[in-house]
Amino acid sequence: MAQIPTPAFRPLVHERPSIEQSRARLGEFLEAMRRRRSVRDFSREPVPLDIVDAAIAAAGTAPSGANRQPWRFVLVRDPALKRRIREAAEAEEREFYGRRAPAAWLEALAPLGTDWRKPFLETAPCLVVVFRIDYEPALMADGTEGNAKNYYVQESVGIAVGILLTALHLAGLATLTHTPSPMGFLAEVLARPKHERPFLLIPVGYPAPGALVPDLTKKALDEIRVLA
Ligand code: IYR
Repeated sequence: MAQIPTPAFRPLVHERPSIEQSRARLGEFLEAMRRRRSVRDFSREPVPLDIVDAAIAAAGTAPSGANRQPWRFVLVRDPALKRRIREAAEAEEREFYGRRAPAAWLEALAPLGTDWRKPFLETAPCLVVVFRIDYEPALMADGTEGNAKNYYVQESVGIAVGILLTALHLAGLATLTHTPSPMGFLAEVLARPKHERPFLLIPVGYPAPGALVPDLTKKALDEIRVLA
């Protein structure tokens, strides 16, 4: 039987704001978050590495199943790598838009004005490729090599990405949650070990001057919140 470690606890560090402070902070935060948009038109201006690093570190504070932190954030800035990723993504997307996508899906996408072309994969100065880790090679209790399973990986990585997008937005950077499908080529191009599976491809950069975004609205609070 594996040895079960005893938990270690320490006092929670917590500062409680006044109700007025809570309202003021959240009001500001909500206003800022309302300005977050998925952007497809990026400036080529480089982004400071320390800013993206701080956003990734913030993502790494996310809660995760059994605290396994089942994520990897691969930062791509090399133009040759970005080009390979664009070419592979466009090959998949050509298939998607030209053949694979059912009519109803294409109809749902129409308001976004997207197509198979993904120039932002090269214009954005930085791509953050997020990988999910469903299991990790580990030394078993009996000394053999095996796999340690991670838990609630989709939920955990989804939460981490939410924090990443929020942090980058608060830093004045634009992002896109891009999902070329299938995404297997990302693991190959980036030479990731086989237990890391692509989860999302996130171009990061400053928006191009005059960038346009689709004229979309978000549901009102009373449409998404139910008082039970
Ligand atoms: N992956 C494709 C299609 C696409 C799908 C959804 I759902 C979107 O919200 C947007 C795009 C693409 O990236 O174009």
